[in-house]
Amino acid sequence: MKPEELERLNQSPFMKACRRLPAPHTPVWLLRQAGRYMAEYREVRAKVSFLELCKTPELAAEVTVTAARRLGVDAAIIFSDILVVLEPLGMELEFTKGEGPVLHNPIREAADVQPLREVVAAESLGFVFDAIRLTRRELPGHLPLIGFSGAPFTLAAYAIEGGSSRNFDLTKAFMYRHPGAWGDLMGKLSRAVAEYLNGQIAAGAQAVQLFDSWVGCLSPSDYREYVFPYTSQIIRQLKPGVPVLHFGVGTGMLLEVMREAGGDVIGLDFHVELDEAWRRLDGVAVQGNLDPVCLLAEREFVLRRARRVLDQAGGRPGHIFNLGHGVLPPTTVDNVIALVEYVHEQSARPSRG
Ligand code: 1CP
Repeated sequence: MKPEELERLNQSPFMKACRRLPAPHTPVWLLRQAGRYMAEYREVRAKVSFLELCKTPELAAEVTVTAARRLGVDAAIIFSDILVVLEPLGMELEFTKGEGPVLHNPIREAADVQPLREVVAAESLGFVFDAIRLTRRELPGHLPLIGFSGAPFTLAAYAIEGGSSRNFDLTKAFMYRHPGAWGDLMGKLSRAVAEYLNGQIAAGAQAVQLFDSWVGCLSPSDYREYVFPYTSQIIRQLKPGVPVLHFGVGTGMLLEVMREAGGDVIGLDFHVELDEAWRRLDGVAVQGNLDPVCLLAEREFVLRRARRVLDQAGGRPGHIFNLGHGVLPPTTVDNVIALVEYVHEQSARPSRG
């Protein structure tokens, strides 16, 4: 990319907020902003399976760019899934209708870890890097592109449970019973994730988000013992200067230790009050945290709740408006567009100088 193009991206409201610099308005984007609630997405999905979509760079780029343009958001996130990184380790991944992700050969015994392969991202995940290169070319020049990966705990949880879970009992039992194998598994995942994210940065992502979606099932002391060494190591290995966003659900008790593990921006879910959470997170930017269910209510209610989030952020530099978790399928696109416009209008600040 040319230096003037990079500079333009660096001056965008999203990149400024990541660095806690004042921006002309509060930047906004939405977790899972490209997805089933959008007719354009459903049209593409009618023709290909979810994994095929992820693995076809032209289609992944199209879905990414269409969502960002239609919604008028301040950043795009590359269309993919956190679970694609599990395949090259040797996990058999399938997205089944209605049931969500399934891993057909879950890790259940300590001995299941050793056969997992080391991931060479450029070989096995090149389709994501290609999708990023294509998307970067097609996206409006002022819009940053976010790359992402699952964080090692959440990836290990899917690998061990074999799919979604409510309480992650199998994952935690594995962690407690086989600390050595747990370390080996987390080590393999961490090496894969660091290389994968650096590859996304090299391909053209301006920022990266680590989704530790389900780490909220751990206590702070378990987080410190079983997760912290790996997540913090990944973040230290990422290309310096590229903002890292670090997010999980139900992490109200973990915010300080997650912040210590790393990230320029901590993602807040909808269980916490943004103002209180931010007070505890001195020295970082925050992203969040409107409850996605609010978008299923009437317009007035959505905007009232958005107002509350903006009030809690108080116009301080370093707030990225987002949902506290992903957009739900029954959401109407009109409500999302109204939300984005409202955040822009209400947070507009006269430029200084
Ligand atoms: O078309 C379909 O039926 C597939 C639905 C779908 C979509 C649109 C899945 C399956 N993944 C995605 C895309 C996706 N996943 C994105 C795209 C970019 C965007 O935001 O626009 C991203 C960032 C993800 C990340 C992801 N996948 C997370 C982390 C975010 C979160 O929600 O906490 C997780 C946990 C997943 C796993 C996953 N993939 C798909 C589903 C339904 C799930 C969740 C299953 C579960 O609840 O355990």
